[in-house]
Amino acid sequence: MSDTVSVEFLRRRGQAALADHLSALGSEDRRRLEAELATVDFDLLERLIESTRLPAPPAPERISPPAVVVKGAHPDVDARARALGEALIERGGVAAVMVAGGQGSRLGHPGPKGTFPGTAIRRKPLFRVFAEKLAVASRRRGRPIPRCIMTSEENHRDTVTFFEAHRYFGLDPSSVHFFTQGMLPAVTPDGALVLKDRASLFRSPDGHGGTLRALRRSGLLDTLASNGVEHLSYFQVDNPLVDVIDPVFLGHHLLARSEFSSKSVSKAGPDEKVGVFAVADDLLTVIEYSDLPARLREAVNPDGTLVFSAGSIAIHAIALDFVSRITDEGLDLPFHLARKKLAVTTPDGASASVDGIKFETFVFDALVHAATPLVMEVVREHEFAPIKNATGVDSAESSSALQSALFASWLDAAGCRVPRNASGAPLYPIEISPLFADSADALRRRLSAPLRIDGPTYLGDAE
Ligand code: UD2
Repeated sequence: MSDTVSVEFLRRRGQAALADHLSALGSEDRRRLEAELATVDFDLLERLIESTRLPAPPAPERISPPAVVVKGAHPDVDARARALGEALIERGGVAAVMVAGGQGSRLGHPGPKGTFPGTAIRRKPLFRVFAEKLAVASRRRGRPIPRCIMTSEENHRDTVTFFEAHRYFGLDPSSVHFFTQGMLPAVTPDGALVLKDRASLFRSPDGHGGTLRALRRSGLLDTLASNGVEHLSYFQVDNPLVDVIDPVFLGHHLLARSEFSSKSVSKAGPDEKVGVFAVADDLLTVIEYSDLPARLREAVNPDGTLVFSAGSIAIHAIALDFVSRITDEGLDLPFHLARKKLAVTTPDGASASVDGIKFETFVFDALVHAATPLVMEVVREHEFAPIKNATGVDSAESSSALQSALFASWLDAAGCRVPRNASGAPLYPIEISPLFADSADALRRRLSAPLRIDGPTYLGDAE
């Protein structure tokens, strides 16, 4: 951070065009831009610019698929894990952390992604889905489970307003904590800062890797620790099937004494857009799909299965002590670069589209710093139905179909006959509110007699 960002200072830092612009601004605009520039960490900016000029990091010398614990493979171990996880949750040792600071531009939805209608029938906003799940988890343990929601400068106000307008979806407001991630300036390929408007810089959220630093900076880390929280249950805003507080996963995380554990699913195919877990030069890591060379992406075992098949679904259990430790140590996550067209304002006030570079950090890059990290494979159909795109793969439509299919399987298990088409998909959309039942077992207990399913079916508490 710098408190004197003068025209001279900008010139010295290689930002001559911005210096000229600043000196030509009227006093009000100049004050605004100077105030923003004073919040920019110019040493960090230099490192960002430097990172755009570095060659790609060398490929690891040794890379192999990781060992994976498979949920359900050993019921006795799962039962021990569940007991440990339950005890942790019951003593107030877990907080849910949802990352919702992204821009959701692929979805084309105006407003925070969590306000997107994500369920098959009632079209409940995603924020509500997670709130209902957490309300049930809290009710079951007789105590509110703290809920932390990471926003960005771009959507913080709208997110909080949405929660207020919906009375926190029934959650105890004192258990809901919003915290805001950092922003990083974008640059041109020459390393010049760019403008969003005449008097402000073009900046974008610093990626979900910003979660760790933002937890620390906001003071939330200390608040959670002083309230007895020991571990975070981390998930993304885009997956309505996420189990927000999974005692079995948390228990395996404890059994392994892991500081950072992650869920995986078996990749649907080589081109599925999920990062993969790998052990690279002896360290467990996630290689993002866009960084995975085709030779590794497509490598197959003798039986035809993918070698790197453990896909990340971005659900993690993270020890609070770990977050404290690595943020104390200065936390140096690598920058990932997104080269794209940026809608900027030129110094003379015109709108323009220019080649630019945005920077992000990824939370899973912290894995390499964690002691005894763990990967647990789960059943994709039970826990993963992301909404990322407006149409096609990972859209609201595909997610609704996956949600209906899961709820249909719960109805089957409860003895109901669910009509299906030739490919086995339920004929009608089905939605079960977590408040009604949040598992196949809960549904079986809830239904006194099999239901007749002859049209779109919603099961929920009176609303
Ligand atoms: C992410 C993972 C991918 C896979 C997939 C599973 C990355 C880079 N890739 O892909 O490997 O696990 O999810 O669904 O994570 N977010 C913030 N602040 C930011 C940027 C993102 O809060 O600055 C949140 C965003 O709101 C969303 C989540 O992080 O909840 C995912 O971000 P994304 O859409 O950039 O990642 P995606 O879907 O390409």
